[in-house]
Formats: sequence, C-alpha cells, structure tokens
Amino acid sequence: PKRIVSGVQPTGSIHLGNYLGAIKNWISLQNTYDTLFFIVDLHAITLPYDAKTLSKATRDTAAIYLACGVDPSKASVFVQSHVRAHVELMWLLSSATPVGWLNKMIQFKEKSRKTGDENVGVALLTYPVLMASDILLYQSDFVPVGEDQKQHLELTRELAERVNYLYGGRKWKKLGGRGGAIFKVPEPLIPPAGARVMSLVDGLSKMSKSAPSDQSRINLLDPKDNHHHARWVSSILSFDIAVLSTGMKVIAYKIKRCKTDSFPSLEFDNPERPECNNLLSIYQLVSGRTKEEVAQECQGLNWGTFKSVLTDALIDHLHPIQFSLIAPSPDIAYSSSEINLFYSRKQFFVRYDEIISDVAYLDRILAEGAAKASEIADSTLNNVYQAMGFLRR
Ligand code: AQP
Repeated sequence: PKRIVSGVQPTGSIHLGNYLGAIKNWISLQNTYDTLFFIVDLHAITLPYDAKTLSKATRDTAAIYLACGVDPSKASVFVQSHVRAHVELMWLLSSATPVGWLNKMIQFKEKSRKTGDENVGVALLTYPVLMASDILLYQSDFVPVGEDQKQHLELTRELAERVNYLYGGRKWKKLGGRGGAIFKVPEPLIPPAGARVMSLVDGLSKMSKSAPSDQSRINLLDPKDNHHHARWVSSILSFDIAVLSTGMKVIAYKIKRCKTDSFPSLEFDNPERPECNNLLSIYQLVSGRTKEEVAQECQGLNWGTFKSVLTDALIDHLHPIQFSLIAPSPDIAYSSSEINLFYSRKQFFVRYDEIISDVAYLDRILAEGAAKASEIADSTLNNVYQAMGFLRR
C-alpha cells in the first residue's frame, strides 16, 4: 500500500483546526494506507518553549491521537525524537537546501515577526528542512496537511528532486527524472473542507495554538456542555442528571461569544463574511453533511438559532473523543443487564483521561511505533549516506 506520514507539534492544546485539518482525516486513511503518525517534538523547540512541560505535552498529544481514533494496530504512532534518523537526515538535506528557499517561507516570516529578533533561533529558519526529513525518510507517497503547510510541502518536493538530481546519478536519470532514485517525491493531501479553520474572533486568521486568546479556538479537550453529557449518560445508566450536570459549558460559551456579522441570512463563500463562511464550514464538517445541505438548512436561520445548532453538533462530534463506553454507542438501546454491567464495572469513562493515565500503555505504543519507524528510516538514511559518498560505517 501507499504510505502516508503526518504529525502535530506538542505545543499548546490541540484545537479544532489541527483536528479537522489533519487528525480527523488520519482515521479513515489508516484503513487503506500504510500510515505513520508522529508527535513532532523536535519542531516544538523552534520557538521559545518550556522544557519542564515538553515531555508531558508529548504524551498528551499521543493520547489525543488515540482518543481521536488513531489505531496503533494499524498505524505506527511514535515520537519524532525517538527516531534519530530525523535529525541526521536533516543535516544531510540542509547541505542541499539554498538559504534563499528558506527565507521565502511565509511561516518563518510571520513567526519571526511575532517572536522578535533576539528569540528567533536558526531552527525556526531550518524547520522546513526537518519537515522534509520527516517525510522523505519514509519514502511517503502522501502527506495530509492543512493549507498552511502547503508551502513547506512544496519545499520538500523540490528538495527531494534536487537531492535526486545531485546524488541520484545515472540511476535517477534512467527513472525519468522524478522520484525513485533516492527519495520518492510526495504529494500533499489537502482536505476539500477543513483545510483552513479560522479563528473564532477573526475570520481572516487561522485558528492557531499560539494565538494568545483561548476564545479564538475550540480545543479538543475543552470541557464541553456537561449537561449534554449528563443527559446522555443518564439515559443509558439511569443516573440522576443533577449529579452529573456540573461544570463549565466551555464550547457553548465560546460559540456564543464568537464573532459574527449583521447580514440578514447565512451563506458560504461571501468574501465579506469570513466568519460566516468559517462557522458554516465547521458545522458542515462536524455534522457530516454536504455543503449544499448546510447552505440550505442554515440559509433562513438567525445567528442565535444557528449558534445553538452548531454547539450541539460540535458537542456531539467531539463527545466520543473525551467520553466513551467500552461497548460504546449512544444509538444502541442497551438491555438492563448490560446497563448493570457497565454500571458495576464503571465502564463508562473519560476516554482521553483513561489513556493518559495509563502511562505504561502509552509508552509501549510509542516504543513499538518508534521501532517500526526506525527500520524504514534507517534504511533510507543509509542509502543517502551512500549516495552522498560517505565512508560506510
Ligand atoms: N487552522 C487550521 N486549519 C486547518 N489545519 C490546521 N493545522 C494547523 N492549524 C490549522 C494543521 O494541523 C497540523 C499540525 O500543525 P502543527 O501543530 O504541526 O503546527 P501549526 O500548523 O503551526 O499549528 P498551529 O496550531 O497553528 O500552531 P501555531 O500556533 O504554532 O502556528 C498541520 O497539518 C496543519 O496543517
């Protein structure tokens, strides 16, 4: 099968943009492709960061992958820094990367402007070379990314072609000039919708982990409307709603306060209404409907009504990432003996919390993932050393 790699940085909290632009799509891809999903911790140090929290954030991100449905029996899940070849290949690739290519990167320009000169490390500039190494090591066919990573992926492709040209020699030429010889030239896989989820407070900037305002994003682990959860659990387990319905209603609150406009009806694709387009797109993705269906359904709604529809859809969609039954489905009518069984074993749990609390399990998954990844990565790395003329070890 064709191979796919992708990753998310363990910085800040994973948000709806990371999820709809990347992780959500991995879940269906893992069934048909050979997939490797990693936590790109080496990328997380390209901006000033907190060394005390990096390892926790790395485990948290791995737990989110699993809670979202990444299945370690199908995909290799690992931590980038656990496979040494990433950094090694990066050095080899940097010798073939013109500085001019890196200077052109929009993300570098934006992030260095925001960071201030004295804190801009060389790693922020060379970040795309490490990303190229992440992808080319595995001879990946496709890389699922959001719109914001398209330019970096284009650089990866050019770099692959360049190294193939410089060091692939006759063998490469015989193959017709593209891919094959040293590196496969990967293709981006950009989702038709969700590739660019925008901020809740400004429809013109992307939803981002580093934005200072938490109101600008929905985090995957935002406590949702617990009342909704309470209703669901109580319907299955005959619990008293009052016992369970405590806590904040963060998602509902954020949607209630998000930026809108004063046009009369709701519509997609009006350039004067970026917020409206963004909220409808989010609704489309989390409700699983088509754009046409959403356009039709929402056309006549006012903001107040739409916001409550959107909140419900978001909560329903994110719900299983946080909460799950062992034999899960809110749609199944469980028999009373099954209900008693769940109840006696306390087998409804907070899914993410359960995964993250079992550190031994998580670390075992990550070690197995790294071992599988290293096999592929080492073989590519050896070829590159050889092609570049190094003395064999
Ligand atoms: N707003 C977004 N819409 C769609 N996809 C997005 N991605 C990120 N933001 C959006 C996709 O998520 C994946 C992982 O991104 P990352 O964590 O490696 O780095 P990032 O792109 O820098 O993510 P953030 O959250 O926006 O962080 P900061 O604030 O540091 O810039 C990638 O596939 C990305 O396309």
